[in-house]
Amino acid sequence: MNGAESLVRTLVSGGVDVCFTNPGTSEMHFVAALDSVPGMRCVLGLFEGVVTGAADGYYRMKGKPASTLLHLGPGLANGLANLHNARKAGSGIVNIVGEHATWHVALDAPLTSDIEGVARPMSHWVRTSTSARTVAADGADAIRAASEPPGQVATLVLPADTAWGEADGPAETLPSSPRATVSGEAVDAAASMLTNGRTATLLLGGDGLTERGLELAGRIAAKTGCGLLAEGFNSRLERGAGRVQLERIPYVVERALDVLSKAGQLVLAGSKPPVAFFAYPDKPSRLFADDTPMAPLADFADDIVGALEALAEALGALNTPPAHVATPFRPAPETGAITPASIASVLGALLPEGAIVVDESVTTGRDFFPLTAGAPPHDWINNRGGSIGYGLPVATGAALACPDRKVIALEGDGSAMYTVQSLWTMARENLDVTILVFANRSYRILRGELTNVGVQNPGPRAIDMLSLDRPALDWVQMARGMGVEAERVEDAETLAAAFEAGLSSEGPYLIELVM
Ligand SMILES: Cc1ncc(C[n+]2csc(CCOP(=O)(O)OP(=O)(O)O)c2C)c(N)n1
Repeated sequence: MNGAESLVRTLVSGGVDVCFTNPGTSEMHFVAALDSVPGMRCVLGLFEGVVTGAADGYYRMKGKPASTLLHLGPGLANGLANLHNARKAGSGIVNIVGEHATWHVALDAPLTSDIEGVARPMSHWVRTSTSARTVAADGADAIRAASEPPGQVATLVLPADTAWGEADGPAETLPSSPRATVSGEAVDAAASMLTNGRTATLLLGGDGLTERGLELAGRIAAKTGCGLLAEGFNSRLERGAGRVQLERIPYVVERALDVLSKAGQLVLAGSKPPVAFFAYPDKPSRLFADDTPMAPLADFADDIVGALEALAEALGALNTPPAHVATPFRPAPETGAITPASIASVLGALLPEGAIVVDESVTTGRDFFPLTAGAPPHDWINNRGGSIGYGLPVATGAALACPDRKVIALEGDGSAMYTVQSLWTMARENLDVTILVFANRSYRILRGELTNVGVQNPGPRAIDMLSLDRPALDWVQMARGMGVEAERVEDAETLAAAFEAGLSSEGPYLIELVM
């Protein structure tokens, strides 16, 4: 067996049985090994940002790493932005990056580059294999690193001769560390903050936003009267009728300040002290007053649910019926113009049970939460890293991870263009994704940001850099060109019918909403 086969066997036996790839010459032995080793599902992406983002989406829904196979430094570099997003989301990924044969690297051939240097800023773990006989053990170490809580990005560089050289066989993957249990002092400090008679809020992030974490938070809120709040951008939030509902910290600084000014003391459960996305000349970067008391209960990588359980127990709240449980509620779908409000009503009316909503709606979706809170239980996924172009790839990976669930991608047109090639992978794999593209034909958020940074009267050239209407993007033709069924809608009635059509189709379906 060669090194590549020993690696693929190691991956499959270590539970990494999906590989998103865009390969080249240096990865050919790995590609060939895919046929000699059963059990690896391989998915081709036509741009590396699709590949890495799909691995992120897969992890968010499956809770275990997928692998990627990327072509040397440039292939990895094309995938970096979505590795950045995955890293911030705490998604475990095993990147396999091909490299020239050891003796070829020194010759400075066209594709030679410092691959480890490219990998390091977006990876928690980086290694280059030095021989075919160590590739399997390196792969096992990579899986273990990727599985460390909360989920990490591990990058293994695979020189071509280590792939084609003789190997000894696959290696066994050792278990990763469990999430750390928080200390009794942290629990006690949080409990006394919540019972000291002053206003307090439990600020939740990470695994605190699972159904179980939220249920515990709801019991704590019922017992102590504290408020509940989620971070603004979350890896995965389990919500809908019957689950404990909560608001997220808004993106717009003034709105965030308003929410947090009423929050009082903060107990941090899987969250950080809240800060603004950007600095602005006349706005604060920290979204809380300097003298806000904080009790850090659990970090993002800790056993957050266990911490909430311990806190609930300390407060005698384990059997208290939870507060803030969302009652089933379906709004009537609005008619007339397509606006953020009418879109929210259609989503709330039709969101199916078990839906996975991948939200890259940017300005359009800022107020989608109230009207969807009572829809049947579903997951809501955000971009934690702020690098746009995450949505369609993450939807691809989520659909692959959960073939029995409906995935709904909410996409700003500007964001969707970054990784539009995802549509082809969705068509090829027949993934059940309904995509709503909000065609406002602009980088609308940046119009507001111009004002926020203090530009008073932006000129036509500045405005032109934020406009996508010259020419207008034709989403229906783009989707069809990649094998995805699509239609354009210009009013809310047609939107509701199109959304129903998308949900009832088994494969991908794109709806362009002209706004
Ligand atoms: C990789 C990357 N490049 C650029 C940006 C800056 N950026 C943030 S939002 C945005 C435009 C989003 O436009 P769209 O998706 O159409 O949503 P809208 O603002 O119109 O609601 C841009 C360019 C970014 N966040 N990430």
